[in-house]
Amino acid sequence: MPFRAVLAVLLWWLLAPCALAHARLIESVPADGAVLAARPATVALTFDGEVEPALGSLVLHGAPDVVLERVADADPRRLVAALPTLAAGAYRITWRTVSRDGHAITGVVRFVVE
Ligand SMILES: [Cu+2]
Repeated sequence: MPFRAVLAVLLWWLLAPCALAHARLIESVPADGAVLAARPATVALTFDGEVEPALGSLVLHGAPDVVLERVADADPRRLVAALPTLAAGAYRITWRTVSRDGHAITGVVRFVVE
């Protein structure tokens, strides 16, 4: 196959499927990098497309790690989970879910409770 054809196929494969339907995180509460005066009771992630809550997880990292219990939410673009009682300190939550196009998406939210 000529080089340009290979390049075209490669570009299509890399860009086309995901550019069309891949859900992206558009808002997180708490926001990544937030410094909070009051401890948050939940973490809520909003995506720009529907995600599959059954195929995802949110993990609060610490000693030990805690898999967060999800809270039902009517909006299929949101993932909401309850947080345990948090003492002052720095926290990191990793999340993963599956976008409706079948792609796994992951991310991290870090915040500080004062
Ligand atoms: Cu995708």
